[in-house]
Amino acid sequence: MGHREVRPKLLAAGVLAFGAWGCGSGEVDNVVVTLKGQVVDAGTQVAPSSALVTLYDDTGAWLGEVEADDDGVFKATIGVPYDTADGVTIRATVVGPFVDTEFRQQFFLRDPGSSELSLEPSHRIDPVTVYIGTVLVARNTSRTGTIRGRVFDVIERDMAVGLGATPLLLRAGVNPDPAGPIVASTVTSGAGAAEDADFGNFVFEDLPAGTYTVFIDGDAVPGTPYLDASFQVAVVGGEDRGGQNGGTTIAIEDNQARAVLTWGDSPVDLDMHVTGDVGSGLGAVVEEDRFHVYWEVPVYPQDAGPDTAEVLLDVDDVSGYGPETVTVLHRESGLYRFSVHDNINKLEQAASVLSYSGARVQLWVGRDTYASFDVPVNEPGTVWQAVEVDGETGHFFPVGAMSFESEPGNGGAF
Ligand SMILES: [Ca+2]
Repeated sequence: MGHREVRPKLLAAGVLAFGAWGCGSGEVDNVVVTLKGQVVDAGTQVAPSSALVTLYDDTGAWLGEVEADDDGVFKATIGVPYDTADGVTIRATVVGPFVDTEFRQQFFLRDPGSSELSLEPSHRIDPVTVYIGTVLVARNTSRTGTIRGRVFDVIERDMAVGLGATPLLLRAGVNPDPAGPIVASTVTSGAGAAEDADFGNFVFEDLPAGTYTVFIDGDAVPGTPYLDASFQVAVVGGEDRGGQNGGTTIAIEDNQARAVLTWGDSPVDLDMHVTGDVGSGLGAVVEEDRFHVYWEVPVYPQDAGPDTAEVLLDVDDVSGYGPETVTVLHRESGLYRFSVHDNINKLEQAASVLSYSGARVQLWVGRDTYASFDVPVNEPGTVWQAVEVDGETGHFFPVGAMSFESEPGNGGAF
């Protein structure tokens, strides 16, 4: 699979379109996916002067290439072989006046083209767009660098609970294969979890410049089991850079799911919304059958008590940073969608505040599935539909769609 007849020409700045189709054999199908992302210099925090993104499938077959624009933004519409059991894995190499950087994304698709998954038009997201987030890149240099940071319990309101004695594994690239080679390892300071600045700190010293991913071994946190998670860091040659923080949350059960929204200091308020058609299956969904959990209706079913709640939103954070956390206590068959609303700017028809908020949704489905999603940069909108979860299979579908909505109670927008 993944063969191609003609190598399409490279298109200018930001957009390319062509298909590299798999041969298709039984379980493998071909789908068209639009990938969006951004390349940013980790040292200067601006786009590099040029960046070429080359995309491959999981077998290493070339899918296409695209140049990032002046803002570092790239967008590629490609055909990819889709395996119904394993989903899509896309690998890419980012090349330019910086250290070659690799990234990898694995995700499932909501069975594109299947009528069985047809949703009402207001709930449909077409075509399939996946926002892969920001790829940090580091300038070429022979000098090594050091990174420091802290690993937090992301559900604690003040983000101050550091996770001590937590093993961390460092691998090269963005979101690399969790079974891939380990570049370095360490353990965070302190023992257990505590509200103490000495807990949860880590340092990786004398690393070659480049982009890495830190894997948190949540199971190994002393005392309370936490969930595994990972986060991107960048080593800039000749520099000792702090503040490269990550986080995770205490463990959930396999039939549960949890999403945690965090962001920066602006805006002071963002809101997590979850909608779903649970119990009705994935087909023939009508809007009134879709539940909607957000700050005004923080539990589903609405009259549920502590023992009967199925979906629960914790405290509505209104002072920046988050977190806002949704826990699906009992996953059912159906489609859950996790979205973020910029309620402060809901009446602004050109607002880009959400896009520059640094919003991130970390998602755990059961104990074994983890992914994180960053808000699309440089795209106006007050609603970010981040990710969907199939309650039955536990598969997650990245969305990355931005839109506008002035009414937080309008579940159809979320
Ligand atoms: Ca909020």
